[in-house]
Amino acid sequence: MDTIAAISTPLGEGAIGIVRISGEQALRIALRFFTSPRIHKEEDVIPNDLRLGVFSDGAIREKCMMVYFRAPHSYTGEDMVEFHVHGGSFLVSKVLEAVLGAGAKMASPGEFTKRAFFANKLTLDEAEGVAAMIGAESEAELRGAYSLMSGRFRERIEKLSDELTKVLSTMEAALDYPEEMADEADDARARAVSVRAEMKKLVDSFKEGKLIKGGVTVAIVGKTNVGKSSLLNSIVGYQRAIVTDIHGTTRDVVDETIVHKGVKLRFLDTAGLRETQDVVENIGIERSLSAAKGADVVLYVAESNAEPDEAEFASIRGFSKKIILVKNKVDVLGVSEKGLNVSAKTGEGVGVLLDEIVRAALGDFRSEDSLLEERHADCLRRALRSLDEALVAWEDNNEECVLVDLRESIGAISEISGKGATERVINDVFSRFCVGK
Ligand SMILES: Nc1nc2c(ncn2[C@@H]2O[C@H](COP(=O)(O)OP(=O)(O)OP(=O)(O)O)[C@@H](O)[C@H]2O)c(=O)[nH]1
Ligand SMILES: [Mg+2]
Repeated sequence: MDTIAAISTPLGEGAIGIVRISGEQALRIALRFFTSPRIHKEEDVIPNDLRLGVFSDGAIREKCMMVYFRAPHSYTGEDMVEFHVHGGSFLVSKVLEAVLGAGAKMASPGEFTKRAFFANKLTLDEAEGVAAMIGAESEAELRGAYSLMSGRFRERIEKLSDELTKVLSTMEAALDYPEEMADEADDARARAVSVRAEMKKLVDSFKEGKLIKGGVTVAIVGKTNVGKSSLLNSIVGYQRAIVTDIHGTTRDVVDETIVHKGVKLRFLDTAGLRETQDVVENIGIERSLSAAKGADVVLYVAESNAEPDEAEFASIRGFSKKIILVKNKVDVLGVSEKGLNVSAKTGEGVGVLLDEIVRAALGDFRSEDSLLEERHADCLRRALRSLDEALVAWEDNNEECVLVDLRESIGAISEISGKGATERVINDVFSRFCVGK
């Protein structure tokens, strides 16, 4: 296999920049450029030892650190070298250029991790966990990603497939010795039913898992001048949207994302709802309604001394299951019996509102125990479908079909860790990585 190299730190200026090399030629290539008082030949290099020296290719000279990881004790399982140089983008790219000039190939996105996967250093779901750690934008995402990367999620999945494998072998035996195995077969069926329940729970958790990765979309709607834009500004902590006392100030949808209690919340401030002849404002109002339709949670804002417009409230309720009635301007209009009281002006009640949004969207969801990846959801949905088919075949006493469906179900589960996953799936996973990882 080729020896590959890439810059593994972000491009731009930074304190350090890292160039990584992996493959049989890694150390030979590195020592063409790196000198250090106690290193004269390859044997002098101590693995896992960060060493100060000079990188020189004739054109540039740079004081830097080098570390060598000897196969198989490295991230990729191959010989690896890292140069930790000063983080100027020109300097780092010059170091890479020298290494490529000495025979290394430029690594493609995710190629280091892909090699680690093929060296059985990690499973496909753990690799996805690595990508998810890098891409995480909230604590909930990080927790879910860590559960993947550390193999905790896989343990749970493996339990399901181990259990189904036991069911399968019992049923195989039962096919040959139906009378002797009658009790075991009944017991196996009960076990399959409980695996099904667990699988269904996981599949269902993807609904919330998607919200953790993509963020919870929250539309702020209501009549004009009730303080929707003021509420957005208060939530995000700066004057994101224009606020005036003129009715119909907001025309377009204004969006901004924050993280609250570790969850990404994307707020959409919208045009106030009212009857108007203004063409532009009417387009804005249409957008408000479609924002509300597409949102995970809708905040229906009214002034605290006013009743919400029943017809409007009911029509929004018609297309949104999660709607929170927010009563604004309590600082001047007093508190209301109905709805969640806030003051966008003083910030009173806004923290409680944010908690309520997270609760409405996610309940007591725990990202570390749930499905976060579309690919895993797809595998488990197929596994569940096959298991359901097996249970139907069981009812019909069609043992042959039970075995076929059980095998299909187990096969679909094992694709999660990469066993039995097609090359296309594997390439697709790694193509979503950044270069250098
Ligand atoms: N006292 C007080 N005034 C508020 C509060 N929230 C908003 N206002 C005032 O109410 C007026 C309207 O605020 P906006 O935030 O522009 O209202 P809006 O709902 O976005 O209005 P449109 O964009 O026209 O639909 C402004 O004068 C705000 O200063 C509040 O909590 N207390
Ligand atoms: Mg507004």
